[in-house]
Amino acid sequence: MKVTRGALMLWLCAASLPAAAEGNVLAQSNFDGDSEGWTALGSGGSPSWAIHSGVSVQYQSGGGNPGGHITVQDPDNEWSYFSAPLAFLGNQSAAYGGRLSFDSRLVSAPGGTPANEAEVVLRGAGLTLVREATASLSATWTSFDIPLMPGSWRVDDTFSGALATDAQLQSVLGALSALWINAEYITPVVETVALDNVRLLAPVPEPRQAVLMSAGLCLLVWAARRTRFPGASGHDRRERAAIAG
Ligand SMILES: [Ca+2]
Ligand SMILES: [Ca+2]
Repeated sequence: MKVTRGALMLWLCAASLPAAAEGNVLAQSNFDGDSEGWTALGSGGSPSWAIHSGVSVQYQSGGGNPGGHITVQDPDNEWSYFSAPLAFLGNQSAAYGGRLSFDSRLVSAPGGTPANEAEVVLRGAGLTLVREATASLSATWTSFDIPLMPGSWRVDDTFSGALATDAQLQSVLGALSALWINAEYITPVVETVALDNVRLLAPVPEPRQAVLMSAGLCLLVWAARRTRFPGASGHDRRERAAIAG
């Protein structure tokens, strides 16, 4: 089958649309080979979020969603958290308006009472922002998709803290020094909590933006072709070639 340049250009233009709608992955951990630098810690929780003790991460080569994943076995009555590696930290301003997504499940909890503190803690620029996502964790893999937008993030305290402002969230993301994901759902027993598929995502472009981006690419391709063959359509060029020949 003969593929013309015009058809190729149309295919390139069409192919650019879904790519623009994906949004960029700024950092991710699938735990396919190891714990990818994730650690764990114990914290006193709201409102100081002081770190009280070291907690270890266990790498699990199977049983994830899919493949490998990590777990934390709660060693004490402090709040336990998974703690993100450097790849998720630093200047993550591009994540503003995007999302933090992850999968988690309760592996074991022999008795005890459900208890919850913020599912996610973001620290940076002298601020601690917290966000509640669920009151209890299921024993099956559950996906969390947390918008990095003001409206549900609170300052210092999960339930009574002031809602974080737009400027506060941007400041924290611009100098992110810690990103913690909850590994504590039962009090006071020593439960085990699993984590997989953590992704920090830039905002997905609006459909209108994606169309404009695609249209811009098409225009660039068209302009390049016009520069190479000024004022000529494909039919014109074939006709001129026939006359010249
Ligand atoms: Ca995995
Ligand atoms: Ca516990």
